[in-house]
Amino acid sequence: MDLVKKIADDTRLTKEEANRLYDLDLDTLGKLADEMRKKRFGNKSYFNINRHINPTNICADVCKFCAYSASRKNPSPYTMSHEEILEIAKNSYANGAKEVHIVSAHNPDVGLDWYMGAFRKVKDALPDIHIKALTAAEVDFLSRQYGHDYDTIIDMMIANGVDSMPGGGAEIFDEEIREYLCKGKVSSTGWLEIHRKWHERGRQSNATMLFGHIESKEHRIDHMLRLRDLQDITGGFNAFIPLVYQKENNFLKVEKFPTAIEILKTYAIARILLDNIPHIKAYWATSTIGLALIAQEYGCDDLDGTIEHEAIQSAAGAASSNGMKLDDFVGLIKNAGFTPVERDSLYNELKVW
Ligand code: V47
Repeated sequence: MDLVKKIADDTRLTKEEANRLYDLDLDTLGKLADEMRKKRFGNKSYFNINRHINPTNICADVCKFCAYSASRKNPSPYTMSHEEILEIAKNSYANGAKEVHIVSAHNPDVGLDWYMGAFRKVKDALPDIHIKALTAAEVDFLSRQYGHDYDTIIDMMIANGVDSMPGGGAEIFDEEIREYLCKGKVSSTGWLEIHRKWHERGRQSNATMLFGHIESKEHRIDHMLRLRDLQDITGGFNAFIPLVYQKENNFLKVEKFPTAIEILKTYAIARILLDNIPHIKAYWATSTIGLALIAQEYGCDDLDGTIEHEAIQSAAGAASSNGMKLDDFVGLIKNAGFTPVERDSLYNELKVW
């Protein structure tokens, strides 16, 4: 059957068909993805009022794309105390944040209790705030560093108040590219296994893909299909987030960056291919807010949130270090012709703005 007709008929694509998607022009992909998005969400565009907290940048691993971890390129190591983390969470909560998104580097010096204790401290003081914390890469690091299996670390997360897992650390699943990008970090099968175990406990999570560096289009398709396969089994992924690679202050040499057309095509392909993951997020910190707004017409139904402060992508050049003012954010979504819907971390609708 013709590829376009098959997509329009909501028929699942095979790997071979998926590998032909980038050959379609942007207009065709955009119309197909927009139709799918509209069928599920109409004119709604989701966001949340959230705060990113990155409590330490001291890292045992060396990912070539990372500008955040303390290294030769970023010689300013820091580690927050639990009191500092709580203070940030309290301020954000007072300003309307419903979620703290807590992601750190892999700090070998602070101990497992520092990681888990931070969640407990926030949860005890602010039981209503949703804690989205620990990427699968951090879970794997803690497991290896402290000699516990994944199940034990995951059960500790739950016992200490973590509500959902963010999608970080997925990068690109292809083993050869991964070995070059971030040797020593969680393997692709490890990343998928951790999310599977998390989902098996009735919990939800997100999935990312870091693209626009040395990977090929086939690697992106392979990445999305591995997620689609796991989602068929667990159903636990809420959102897929293609992260556009930021190039400053790191050790990765990249010759050719994706154009806006290719970024939009990637969002549209994600919507088309991931028929079982409800939300496709244009994370404005890496796409720029301008492109994220346009991405709403190319399959994306979620723009993440106000962020308030962000250290990982901004270290590599993104304009996200101070987040976005709520009024500006909502105004931009409205001006683009969409209905801003504030959601909680699990996509329950809280308020139509
Ligand atoms: O895994 C690191 C990425 C991720 C760079 O789950 C970079 O809702 C671009 O996962 N250029 C962490 N990206 C952030 C993350 C995330 C963000 C927003 C929402 C959610 C969610 C998750 O940041 C890492 C890595 O892939 N990253 N360096 C860089 N130079």
